[in-house]
Amino acid sequence: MDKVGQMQQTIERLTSPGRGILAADESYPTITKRLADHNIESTEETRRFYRSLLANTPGIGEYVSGIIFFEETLGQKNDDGVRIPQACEQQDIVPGIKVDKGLTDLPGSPGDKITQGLDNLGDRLDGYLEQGALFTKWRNVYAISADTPSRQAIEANAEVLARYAAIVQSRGMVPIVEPEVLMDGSHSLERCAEVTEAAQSALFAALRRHQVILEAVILKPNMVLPGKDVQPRPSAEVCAQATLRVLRRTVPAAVPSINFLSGGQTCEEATANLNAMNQASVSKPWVLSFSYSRALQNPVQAAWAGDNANKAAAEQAFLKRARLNSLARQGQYRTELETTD
Ligand code: 5MM
Repeated sequence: MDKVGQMQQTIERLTSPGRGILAADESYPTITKRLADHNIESTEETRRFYRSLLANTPGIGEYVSGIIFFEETLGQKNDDGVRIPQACEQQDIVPGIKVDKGLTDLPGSPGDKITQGLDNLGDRLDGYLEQGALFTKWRNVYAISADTPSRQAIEANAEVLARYAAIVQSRGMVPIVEPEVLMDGSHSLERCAEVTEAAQSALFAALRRHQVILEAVILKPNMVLPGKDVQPRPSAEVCAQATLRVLRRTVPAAVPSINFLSGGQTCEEATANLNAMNQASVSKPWVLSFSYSRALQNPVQAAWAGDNANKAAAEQAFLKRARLNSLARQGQYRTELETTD
């Protein structure tokens, strides 16, 4: 199969009905922090056990089409000695890999960051492909303050994200592009909308400049919300309306799927907001689904608590959250299901 055919096949699998993506690609410092929140130590073995549990939960393939991993996991095996990417394939889950190398300060723009990792990216991709990864992810971040993000930060980050996507497609892999406007702060929903629109406009201009095939890209954006210090929180309908307005202005219809990040929302908020978007009557030419990390994994980590005797409870917690998000991806979620499902 040629590279375009390979990417089309991966897109079809990732966007299949009723399913979404799990982000389990936390770098060492991030997974250490997430597990510490549940008093779990982060070691090579606890990470292996936990991420195998995610990939091997019986029945999870009904709701999860792809899992984004951190590079350590691609080389690890489950308890049956099967490599984790191959274990994913046994449940028709596409294995993916986060390929960015994290953030650094952007000189000239105090308070802004730029994402690193383009050096040797092509060579790294060849190795990830051999290990079974068929898609990739790269995250940019934009913090909102009175002075940030600067125009320089928006343009420089867009350029880097587009270069990443072009390199990934040259290997026949599908790039997820993640321009994350952070929720930290007390900014208004309108300010989040303004920054999200600017970041996505610059991104799609850059993707065109780099001749990225839009039909073989997945966008992973933030939802449009006020800063997390703002109370009361907006309704799901208000979030959906504001988010869809920005997406309709910036994302070409050629893009097959938009898979949101959860960004620090509660599990229930992230599910309800996705559901409201899928219920909205305004026209939406893309699949609207999830690529959550915290909003899928928090209950799993709480149920596991680092004690492997809790494996079955952790699997049940994962199945429940994934099933509710699958319903939201179809506009069929109801809040009552949180307690009755
Ligand atoms: C924004 O973070 C991504 C989505 O997670 P949430 O749904 O929790 O917002 C997530 O994929 C993130 O990129 C990974 O956790 C990797 O983070 P680090 O900081 O370790 O690269």
